[in-house]
Amino acid sequence: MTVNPFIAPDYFFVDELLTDEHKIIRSSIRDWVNRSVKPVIEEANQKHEFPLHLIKEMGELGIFGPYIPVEYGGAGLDQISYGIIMAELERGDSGIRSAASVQSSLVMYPIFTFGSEEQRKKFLPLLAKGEIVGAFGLTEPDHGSDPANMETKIKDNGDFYLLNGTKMWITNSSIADIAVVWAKDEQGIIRGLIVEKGMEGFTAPEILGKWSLRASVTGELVFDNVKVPKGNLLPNIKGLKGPLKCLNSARYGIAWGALGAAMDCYDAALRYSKERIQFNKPIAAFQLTQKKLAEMLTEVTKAQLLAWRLGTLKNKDKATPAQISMLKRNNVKMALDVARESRQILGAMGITGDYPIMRHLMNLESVITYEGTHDIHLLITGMDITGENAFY
Ligand code: TGC
Ligand code: FAD
Repeated sequence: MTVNPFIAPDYFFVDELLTDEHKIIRSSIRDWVNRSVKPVIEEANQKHEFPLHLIKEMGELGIFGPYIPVEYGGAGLDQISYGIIMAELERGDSGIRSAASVQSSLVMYPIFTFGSEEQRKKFLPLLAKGEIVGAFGLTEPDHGSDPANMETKIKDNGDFYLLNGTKMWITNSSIADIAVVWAKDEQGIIRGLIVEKGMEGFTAPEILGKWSLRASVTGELVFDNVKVPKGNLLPNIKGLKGPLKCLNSARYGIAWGALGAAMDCYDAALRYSKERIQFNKPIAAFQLTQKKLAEMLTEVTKAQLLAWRLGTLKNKDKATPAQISMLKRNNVKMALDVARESRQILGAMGITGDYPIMRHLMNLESVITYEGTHDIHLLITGMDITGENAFY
């Protein structure tokens, strides 16, 4: 077995800000990623297949719903632990982190926060163990950045709700056993429902031919007169703030996740630059290579500190949605830039699957779009600091 040579950059001793528990969690997820993700992920991407067997392993490791209380199957950990887990997963691949983000923040979080006690007890332990897979349906073919205009509808039919509409670009779609779906009721109020695989009229076709997140399932959720039992409505939330609260949690995790991808690229580029000889010198000795590496490390370090700080605010329930937007936007763009610069340092080798960089680069092109695009997050910050809404 080859030993993964990854050395995490920590220029400002951010490790000193972590507890022993944080470090133990990081070490166990890092070992698992080295052992179980790294050896299979390149081929999974080349084949455009999600390595489904990893779901059970992630469940056994406590990766799903780490901040959900233990009584519901979660691990009862803090927000920094959640972030660290996401960073380690995305060091493996954004697709693996995506599966975990959706399961934890977009499926377990709403069931825990907005669900009935019965729903919590029925679904959360199974989701935590990876015995069932979840999906989150907000985006539609005609409504991505503007979910308030969604067209998916529920109609009260006495014993059940009749659900009609289509959700698009949904992570885990065709492998999901349940989906948390957002739809408008007859008064135009957005409600959340748990739709279960096998309900008549519910299909989930996969979207193929992606150049990004190839080791992640993305697809549609199609509802054609699906009869959803009334007990599957999330009773404790109404309005767009429901899905947006879920997104706060997922966006925070993504901001940490992007750090993992960036650190993996930086580490690979640094090592390569010391080994690759051109003009009788390692390319690390050229000023232009050093400029790239020094700037990458500076940006990674800033992103690490921001992520840690937001985690501490989140632990105190003081993180604002606008702060989360700023972090998601900053860290994902940082990771994309680091991946691009790293790829250049590797020259032609940078485009091959022998190194993780091109795969991270392609994945991050999705990460910068989902969970709110780069520009939408800029507008959220703009509105927060000026009080002016520039969306409409
Ligand atoms: P707006 O009028 O501003 O807000 C409606 C209500 O929601 C409240 N609110 C929030 N609450 C909690 N957290 C937030 N982040 C919130 N943002 C807004 C707001 O206070 C209001 O509450 P109330 O009580 O007055 O009703 O809504 P808007 O229609 O103007 O839209 C705002 C905008 C554009 C920022 C929002 O729609 C948005 O964020 N759009 C981006 C959509 C998006 O991010 N979609 C992600 C889909 S899921 C996904 O991509 C998963 S990928 C997973 C993976 O694989 O990892
Ligand atoms: P659009 O909203 O059509 O935006 C197109 C462009 O217009 C963007 O550059 C955008 O920034 C810009 N734009 C839009 N409005 C404005 C404005 N007011 N001002 C300035 N510029 C604007 N969704 C889910 O619900 N669940 C999932 O699990 C999920 N998983 C995904 C997985 C993948 C791989 C991908 C790619 C997407 C996923 N999404 C999911 C959907 C994702 O959230 C949307 O793609 C995203 O919100 C953007 O929507 P859109 O693609 O329709 O782009």
